[in-house]
Amino acid sequence: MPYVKEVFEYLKRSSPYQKEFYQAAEEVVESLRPLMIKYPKYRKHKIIERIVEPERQIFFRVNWVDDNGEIQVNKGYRIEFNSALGPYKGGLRFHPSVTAGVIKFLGFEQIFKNALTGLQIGGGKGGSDFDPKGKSDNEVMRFCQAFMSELFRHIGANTDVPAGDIGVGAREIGYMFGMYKKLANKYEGVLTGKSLNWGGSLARTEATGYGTVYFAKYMLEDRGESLEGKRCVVSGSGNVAIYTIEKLYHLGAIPVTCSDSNGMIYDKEGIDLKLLKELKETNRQRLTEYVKYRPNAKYTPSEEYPDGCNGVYNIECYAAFPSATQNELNLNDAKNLLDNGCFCVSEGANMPSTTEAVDLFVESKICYGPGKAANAGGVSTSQLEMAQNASMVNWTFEEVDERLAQIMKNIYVSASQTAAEFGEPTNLVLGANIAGFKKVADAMIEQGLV
Ligand code: NDP
Ligand code: 2IT
Repeated sequence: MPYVKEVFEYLKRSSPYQKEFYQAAEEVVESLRPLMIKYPKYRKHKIIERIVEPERQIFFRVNWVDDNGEIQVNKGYRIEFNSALGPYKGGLRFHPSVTAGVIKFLGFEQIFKNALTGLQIGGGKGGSDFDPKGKSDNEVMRFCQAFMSELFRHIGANTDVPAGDIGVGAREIGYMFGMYKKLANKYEGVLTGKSLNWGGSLARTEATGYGTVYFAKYMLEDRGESLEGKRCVVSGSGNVAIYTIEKLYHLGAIPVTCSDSNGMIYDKEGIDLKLLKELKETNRQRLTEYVKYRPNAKYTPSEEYPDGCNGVYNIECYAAFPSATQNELNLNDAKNLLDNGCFCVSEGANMPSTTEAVDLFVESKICYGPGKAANAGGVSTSQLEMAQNASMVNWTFEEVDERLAQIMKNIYVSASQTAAEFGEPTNLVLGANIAGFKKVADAMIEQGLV
């Protein structure tokens, strides 16, 4: 497909310095080769050229005043990537590493992830280079209000529905919702991940982590395997990591690690979940605190990780759940995992594995669940929150959790059947990319050139 090369050359020229976006886009487009050969209509309708270009990108300035009375300026982004299947849907990330390229890769992944869920949601993503770490509640509130004072005019319950991601949890969603309500003069389901008292859905907090473990369970069941009694490694210690650990315990597995950007915990007997929640969710503390309460656990600062490796993936395990950030797992880490007998990788984070690591996982034919399939439980449950908001009905935890498990099963079946149809039954990268793309592409063709 030499024309794909041309599309990429154009993309790199017209959108320079967006390496994460090229990485995500190249993976998807590479997977599409057999599909493009089988169905020439996608080329005729220039779907690849159209799908890599966001429908709309909103870049804005966010001014706010810190606790010392000093003016601070941050960048704000919302990329409304594709609305073929429904209103733009996807999280907001507040982290100093956020750039246009990072938001664009996340928005691009979101298109296919959302398509795979089978729900009526398009793809979008946003965020800011604002760092909530170390800020007071008042500073976070002022920032969120300033951020929403521009964003509110671009979003709406049937237009674009943001949610959380790194650095954006229930606190930030609350402050942003309050400001949206005031400016738009509308009480509507414009954000998901809301607090349970005023429009949130039960099980949304748990959904991404739980979903990633359900996905691993379904991959393993298909091979006659299970997580019961198995040692697992988890990276990160935020929302996704915590509820991955919780669901692993429900299924009788033993999660032995977690991490943050400064270091990792290895707790041989299993991570103390209650302690982790208290440190992270309640007190917003660092992981260095963990070993004060669990003297048998080991804390390793990231400077002491073996050369070129992430310490988490050096620990012997049966299954790995990368749940921190993009490109946290490189080729060395993938080799370490496989050498140590790891048989399952289910990605809670978005694009946590580098291209080389993904290739090795696929080649080795282990159970490998790429992020856009394995972590789709979060956005799926966000859509369940939207459905509850629209119908003014609240479902029980069990009802939402059952739907979540069923959606994860459907995603697994869709990705694995598509992979089999194209002759590579264990290649869920191929299966997820083709299945997601086909849904969006067909809708784009049917809706005409808009
Ligand atoms: P949180 O902010 O709750 O937690 C993020 C965790 O990852 C923290 O432990 C953080 O450590 C760590 N982390 C972040 N950046 C880095 C970095 N550069 N290097 C090392 N560690 C880092 O975010 P979430 O748990 O919500 O998100 C985690 C991942 O899951 C992200 O990739 C996100 O896109 C993805 N995801 C989230 C969904 C959701 O519903 N929340 C849905 C689907 C995917 P520290 O405290 O030191 O920053
Ligand atoms: O990456 C993701 O899917 C999310 N951060 C969740 C998006 C959402 O709309 O719930």
